[in-house]
Amino acid sequence: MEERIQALLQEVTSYAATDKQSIETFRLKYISKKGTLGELFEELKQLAPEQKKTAGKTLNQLKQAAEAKFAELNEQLQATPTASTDLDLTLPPIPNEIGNLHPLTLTKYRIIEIFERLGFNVADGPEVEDDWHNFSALNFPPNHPAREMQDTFFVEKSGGEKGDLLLRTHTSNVQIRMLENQKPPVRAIMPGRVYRNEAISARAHCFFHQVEGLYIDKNVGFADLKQTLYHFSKEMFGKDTKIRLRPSFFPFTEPSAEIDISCLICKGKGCNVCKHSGWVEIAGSGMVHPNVLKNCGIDPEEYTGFAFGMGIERVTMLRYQINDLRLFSENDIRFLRQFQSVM
Ligand code: 2NL
Repeated sequence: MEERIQALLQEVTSYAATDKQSIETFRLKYISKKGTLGELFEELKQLAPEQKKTAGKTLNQLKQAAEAKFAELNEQLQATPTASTDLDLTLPPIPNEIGNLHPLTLTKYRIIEIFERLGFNVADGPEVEDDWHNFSALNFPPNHPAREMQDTFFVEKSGGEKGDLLLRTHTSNVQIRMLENQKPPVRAIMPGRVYRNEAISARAHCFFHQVEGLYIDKNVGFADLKQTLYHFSKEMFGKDTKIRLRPSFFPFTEPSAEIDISCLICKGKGCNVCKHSGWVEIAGSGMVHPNVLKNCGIDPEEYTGFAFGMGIERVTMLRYQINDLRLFSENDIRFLRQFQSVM
C-alpha cells in the first residue's frame, strides 16, 4: 500500500492541467471521496494497527499534496487568459441599445429635408415672446380673442399681474424677427414648440409643435404657394396625394386658404380619419398681409410673399396612423420603441 501511495504522490505532484475539464478530472480522482483517494482511505481501515499508522501518515501527505496541487492548478487557470475555454469569439456581439428618435422629431426632420431641397433655410427663435412679435406685428387687432387669457399663457410679473411676456402661440414670432432683421428675399421654415391654454384631450394639448414657412421676394404669387404645398404633400404623403384649397381667414394673411390632402387611409373613399369626406386638413396658408410686411419695415408694393403653418403632431398622426395626441408627451416606452427602425 505504501508503494501505491508513493506512486500516486508522484503522479499528483507532476500533474499538469491547463483547462477546467482536466482540473475537474484531477479533483474526482485525487480529492473526491469516491475517487482513488477515497478508496485508499477505505482500505486503510482494514490494515493492522502498526501498518495503519505509517500508511495513514503517507496517505495524509498524499491528501495534502493533492489539495495543494488542486489549488495551484485553479490559480494557474485564473491567471491565464484562456479565451478558448470561456469565450466563444465566433458569437455575434450583443447589440448596444442606442434608443431612437421621437416620432415628432422624425417628422420634423423629414419636413426640413423636403423644404431644404426647395431652398428654404431653417430658423429658430424664443418660446417666451413679447406681445409685439406674437400678436401685434402679425396684424392681430387689440381685442382679438386669441389674446385672451383662456387662449394664451401669459408670463406673470413678480406681483402676479399679467405682463407683456407670453408663451408663443405659433412660430410666426420667428418670421417677424427674421423680417425685421433681414431684407428679402427670405425663404425659411420655422419648426418649434408652441403653447395654447387648452384642456388636454385626444385631439388637443396645451403645447404642440408647428412648422411655419415663409417666402418673400419680388413677384411671389399664390401659384407659388400652391405649387410649393402640392410638392410638399406628394413628398411627405406619397406621389398620388392630391391637394385641395378652401378659403379661410387669418389676421396675418390675405387671401387665406386651408390646405387639405386626399385621405391617406381610405384613398378618398371615406373613413373615420377624414370623417367620410375623403379629405384631411394639414395646413393653413395665405399671402402675407401687407400690414405684416409694413410692420417689419418691408414695402408691400415692392415685395409679396406667402406663408403657411402646419401642426407636426397632425402630420405625424397621419403618417403613422396614431389616434391620440397624448401619446406624444406621455413617454410610454412601448409607444416610442415602435419608431426604432423608421426614418
Ligand atoms: C395654421 C395656420 C398659418 C401663417 C401661419 C404667417 C407668418 C407670417 C406672416 C403670415 Cl410672419 N403668415 N404664418 C400663415 C398662414 C397660416 O398657420 O393653421 N397653423 C397650424
